[in-house]
Amino acid sequence: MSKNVDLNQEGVQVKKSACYFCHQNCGVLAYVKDNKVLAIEGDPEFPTNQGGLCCRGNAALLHLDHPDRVNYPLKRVGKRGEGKWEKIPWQQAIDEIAARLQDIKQKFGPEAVATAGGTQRTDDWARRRFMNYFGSPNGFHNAHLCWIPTFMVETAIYGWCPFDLDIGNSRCLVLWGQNPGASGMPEMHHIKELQDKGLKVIVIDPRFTETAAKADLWLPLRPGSDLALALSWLHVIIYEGMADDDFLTNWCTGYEELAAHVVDFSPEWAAPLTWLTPEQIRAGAVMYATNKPGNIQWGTSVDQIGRPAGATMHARALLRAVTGNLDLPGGDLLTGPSKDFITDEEMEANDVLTAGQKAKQLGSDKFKMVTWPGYQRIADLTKKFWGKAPTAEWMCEAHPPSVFRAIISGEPYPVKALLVSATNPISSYGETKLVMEALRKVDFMIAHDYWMTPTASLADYVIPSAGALERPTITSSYGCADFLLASQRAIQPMYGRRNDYNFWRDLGLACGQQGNWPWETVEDAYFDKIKGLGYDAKTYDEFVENQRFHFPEREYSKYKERGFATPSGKVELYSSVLEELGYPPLPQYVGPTENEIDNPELAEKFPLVLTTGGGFMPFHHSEHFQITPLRYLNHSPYMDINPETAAKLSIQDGDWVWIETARGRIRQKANLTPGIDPRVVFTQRGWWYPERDMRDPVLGGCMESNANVLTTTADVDCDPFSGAWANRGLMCRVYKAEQAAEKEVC
Ligand SMILES: Nc1nc2c(c(=O)[nH]1)N[C@H]1C(S)=C(S)[C@@H](COP(=O)(O)OP(=O)(O)OC[C@H]3O[C@@H](n4cnc5c(=O)[nH]c(N)nc54)[C@H](O)[C@@H]3O)O[C@H]1N2
Ligand SMILES: Nc1nc2c(c(=O)[nH]1)N[C@H]1C(S)=C(S)[C@@H](COP(=O)(O)OP(=O)(O)OC[C@H]3O[C@@H](n4cnc5c(=O)[nH]c(N)nc54)[C@H](O)[C@@H]3O)O[C@H]1N2
Ligand code: SF4
Ligand SMILES: [Mo]
Repeated sequence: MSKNVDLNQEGVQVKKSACYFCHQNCGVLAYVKDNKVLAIEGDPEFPTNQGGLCCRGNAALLHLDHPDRVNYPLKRVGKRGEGKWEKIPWQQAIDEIAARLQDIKQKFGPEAVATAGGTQRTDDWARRRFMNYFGSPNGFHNAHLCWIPTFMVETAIYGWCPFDLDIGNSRCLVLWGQNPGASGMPEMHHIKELQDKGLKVIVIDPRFTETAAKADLWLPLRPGSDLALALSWLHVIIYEGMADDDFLTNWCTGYEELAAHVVDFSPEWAAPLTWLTPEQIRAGAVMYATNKPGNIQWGTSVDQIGRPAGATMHARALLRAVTGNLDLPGGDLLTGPSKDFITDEEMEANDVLTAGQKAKQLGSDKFKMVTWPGYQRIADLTKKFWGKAPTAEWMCEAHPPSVFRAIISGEPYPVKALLVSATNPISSYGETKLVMEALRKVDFMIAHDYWMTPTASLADYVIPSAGALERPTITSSYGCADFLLASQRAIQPMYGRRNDYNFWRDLGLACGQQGNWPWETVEDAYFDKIKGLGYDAKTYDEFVENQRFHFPEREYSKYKERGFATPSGKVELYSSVLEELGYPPLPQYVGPTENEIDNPELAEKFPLVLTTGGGFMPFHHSEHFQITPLRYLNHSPYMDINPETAAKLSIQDGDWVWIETARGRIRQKANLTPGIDPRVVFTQRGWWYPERDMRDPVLGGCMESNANVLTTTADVDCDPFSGAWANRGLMCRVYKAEQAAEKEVC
């Protein structure tokens, strides 16, 4: 909070806004006068942050009016990537983009238009709505790496994803590939408080992280080997007398089949695969199964391990069932979608898209869980049971690498336009060389962003987006939660910026979607969403000012009356939904995407095991590299390497090193740490250098230190259930770089 501004002066209003720089969506109080934000502070009444803001949140005013922000629609006037732009009025941009999309639709069909999104931070139901009315099934996100496959696999097994934790009543928390110490700090704060009251915390992570440092048990497994660990936990719990017989007998099908299936997956079997000892594996299973009620909280790692990902999610999901930890006080809650307010799915207009167009969704023939075949099956079940379906915008997407390949090859049909919104695919999607080729090749591209990112630099139009302080926000777990937290805009958008909702609405109207966008502003849409809640509010803003949150009363063990939203009405340990879709009904063991046992020749050339990503402060994926005070906190990209390995490679702390996989190489600085196994290295993700030349081919140095140059999206390396590609558990080699990166900032 600024100390230099008089906040008691006349005319200052306090707006209940939110930070949107990460999923925590902390509450913010914004002090506003004459459409200017004078100061911000954390909202002490907001349940997650309770008044605190991290360094990113505190930099919101620097972000709001940073000199590098794109403030007006830009039209390319030079060659693609040449950096020559003309400022144009909003409506001109909308009309020209719409005309181009309509032309492509006429020549190649609506499916030739694709849209790309990023991590949750925007009104993506509006993008879906636009695409449904336009007639294209090819909207996608990189949320394939981020919860979406987990949600669908878990919903197949027990009728919803138990992402809501009753952690206040829990006795054991398993953080499986999750590091809230860097990726969700307000959450970490609560975990610490609960630990003081006796909560046991197990951290499964190859690195000794901020969170591992606080754990009761840290299991530093080989990256990508999570499936062997989950299967052996199932074995221990079932064969060492810790299963919940009552829950299994009364509420599950397929227990006998599961028990027979895991009979050989002992800790002794899993030890050489996970690089843990049998004692460590057993200790974890015992701690989780005997400190009941317990939780396994979602972490993004398992979504990112590629080939074994779906089976790992499946095995991990079964752990909750065999211990009876589902929907009980202190357990993993199956809340279902909201009964009380209109969900995002209900605003997406999914019924408008014809069956013929749904069948054209790219990747849906190969990866069925998060495309129309799997989504439709699951949506039918959940609608019958809960009355509503999960958000299609996230749970039913084209397969991104398949779209990039279609752009490049024209197969199975041409994709000619890509609308990129709230994402920077060059940094965040897998196998950057493939992404880059597609972005350079696509006939027509627009980017909707705050900044001139490497991706935006290749666009035909760049559309300026309004940020968190300039728009209202509803937080409700990708539109899938039964609760919501609402915030209001502090100010109207500055300059020529508009929020994402208005972009999709205006584009829809210009594409002939009159009559399909009844809400002129996003507040109008949000008010429709919440007006059935029964609070006495006449506008959305009034709801935020007086009410702000909706948390329905918790109902536990609902299955005792209603069963589960599966074909049998029970938890299906042997999953009939997965079987119907052509997947193994029980989790079959498969090794990490690349590994020394199945690929000895590869391991000879690339002897170290690589994991990329894991959030780190102060950045959020590829964001915030422009904000100088944040950059001072972390000025260069770092990779973690054990001192023993570094010594063998003549690498010293702080040296620039190359990290190379079969896809390419990148350069980062070595951080020597004993907190990582000598056989493993970790690279930070998201890095680019906004201070460098933004024109093609430099594009802000976006290939130099970018972890996704190393990752793989080949179909055979992807999870067969969902198509999620592999960022973690790959083979690499590391060697000293002859010189430093082009320019160092600090
Ligand atoms: N190798 C590797 N790759 C990963 C990961 C990993 O661990 N390792 N993690 C993955 C995960 S979990 C995720 S969620 C993805 C994230 O991937 P992305 O969501 O693509 O993240 P960013 O690269 O930060 O790109 C977001 C862009 O959107 C802009 N932006 C932010 N908010 C808004 C908004 O409200 N509206 C608009 N129009 N623009 C906005 C930002 O300026 C930024 O340029 O990356 C994935 N990629
Ligand atoms: N600072 C910061 N915070 C963020 C983000 C950010 O970019 N920066 N991104 C946000 C987003 S979109 C998301 S989805 C969340 C994700 O947050 P989390 O769910 O916490 O996931 P990550 O931080 O990606 O990775 C967690 C841990 O997984 C470990 N890990 C790596 N490979 C493996 C493996 O093979 N198996 C296991 N078990 N663990 C492994 C890493 O060492 C890392 O510490 O964070 C959010 N918060
Ligand atoms: S960036 Fe920081 S302040 Fe903003 S929501 Fe995330 S944790 Fe909260
Ligand atoms: Mo994410």
